[in-house]
Amino acid sequence: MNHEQRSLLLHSASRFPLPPGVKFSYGTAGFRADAAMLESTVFRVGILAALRSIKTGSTIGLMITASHNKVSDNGIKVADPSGGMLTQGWEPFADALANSPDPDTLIQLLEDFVKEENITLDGAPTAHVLLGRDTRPSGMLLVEAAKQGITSMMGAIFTDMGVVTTPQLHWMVRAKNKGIEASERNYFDQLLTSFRCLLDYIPQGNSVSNEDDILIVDGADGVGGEKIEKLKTGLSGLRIDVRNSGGGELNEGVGADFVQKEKVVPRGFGPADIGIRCASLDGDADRLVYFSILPDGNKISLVDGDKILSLFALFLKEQLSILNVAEDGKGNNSYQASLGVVQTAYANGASTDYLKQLGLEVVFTPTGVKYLHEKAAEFDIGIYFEANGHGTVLFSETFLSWLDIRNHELSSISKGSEQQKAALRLLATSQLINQAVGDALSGLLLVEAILQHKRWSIFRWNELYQDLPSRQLKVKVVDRNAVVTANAETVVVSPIGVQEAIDNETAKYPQGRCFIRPSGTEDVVRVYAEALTQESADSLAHSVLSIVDRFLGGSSN
Ligand code: G16
Repeated sequence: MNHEQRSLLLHSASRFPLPPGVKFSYGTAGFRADAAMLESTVFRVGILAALRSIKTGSTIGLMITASHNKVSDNGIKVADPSGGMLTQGWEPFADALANSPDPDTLIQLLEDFVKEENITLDGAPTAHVLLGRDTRPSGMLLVEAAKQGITSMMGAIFTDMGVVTTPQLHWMVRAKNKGIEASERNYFDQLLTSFRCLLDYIPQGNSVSNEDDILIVDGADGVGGEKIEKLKTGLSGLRIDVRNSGGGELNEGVGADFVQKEKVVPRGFGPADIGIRCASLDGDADRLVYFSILPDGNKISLVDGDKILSLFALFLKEQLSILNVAEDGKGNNSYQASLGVVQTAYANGASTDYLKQLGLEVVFTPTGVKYLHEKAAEFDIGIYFEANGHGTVLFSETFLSWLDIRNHELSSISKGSEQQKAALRLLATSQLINQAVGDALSGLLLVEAILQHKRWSIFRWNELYQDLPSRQLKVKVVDRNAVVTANAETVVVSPIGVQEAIDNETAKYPQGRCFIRPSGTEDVVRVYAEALTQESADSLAHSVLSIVDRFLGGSSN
């Protein structure tokens, strides 16, 4: 590091001191904390992003968001060149950087890391970072801190994309690195064109008139509602009514996290909406769940991420089997594409049974899109979803190239055949569904296209299988990191004795299943329980909460 670079860093780092008495950690989805404590962290992640850009020779993304957390929190996520999450190999460096006590230690850390990673700073390509933020009021100040961090690496530049959804920012990073225009307009165009294409290839007789069919979307009073309003202006074939698109408090009694965990009607919805198909996004629009309001006007019937996954799996499997019956009827010219699904321990047991009955390979990973995404990328078509509604479908480049060629062949030998339509539907799906990260907007359009394709109501969709009753609770403990888990978070290995106590309790309930894990986005330990009846699931969850309390000292909230 030359003298000029050093003094630039010293000068800017001294303006962002580490708040006393806090320890930051790059959790499930980046750094998250009370917004008032985050300026130094965001500044430092700005430096990290510039370095990552130099190292990879590509554009990197920084998103200022705390997604489903309360409005007073904020956070920062890094998007790698592919648009996916920051490579896990850099997370320890991110932790060390965020916690380095003073500018001199910070510079020493940077120098060591640059050497270790063989990053040449002199004559390096220009670092470029795309910046985005959600609607949190603290976002503006934090974006400024990120800009200071980026530009404290000499020559590094940024483009501020303003208020965007997290998946839009990830999509833009991916687009930019593929030489595609990284703009919101282009993102919307791609979604609208591919959605239209899926509607155009709906089997004859299945096209429905949407006159009376409306979808109501809960925007969580975050960025998603505002973006759907914009998307709607170019949308045909679907009527959407948006609620909670910014007037109320972010994520408070609204949004995908609230709806999925509490299973009650979000603010702004009521008895007049009974029987209507509804969807909820979270604060930065990377999660999506559906629901319908039950006749009592307060409770809901939830259609969660597992059911979205199941709907996608069913549709994609069908298209693959149509495609693989070649013109000779024997399957020549077929490509045995691997289709797999990825879930976490939160997946409802009934969904896993259903997916296995479909003949699909089901793989489990720990919570966190970064883990699921990596696993899903091992398939030609990999579908991943967390029960909380975070997920997407990944298509391998090899499969897409084959599909493209096959589509051209089919258009000359059997234009307009069922097989060609299946190829076109798969190609359109790969364009519609975000290839970088879970995206509520693109997920919603794919759900809607498939429901129209199958001529299904939300009720028919919900009947794919019946969820086992479940309950999720959270508890604040003295140190959540004292909980260490294994086997995709299904077993507690430390503190000793906790797992045995959980097992003893679970054994009392028919079809009981329960696990605990430390959250990576909130200062809590989460408890998940499943059982044959709602009463049993509630009782199991509360008993295990007491176990957590006994071993770790806590108070539920
Ligand atoms: C983030 C992650 C998700 C994870 C969720 C909750 O979502 O991207 O993969 O499921 O946090 O994580 P935890 O249980 O560790 O708090 P979001 O929508 O908040 O960014």
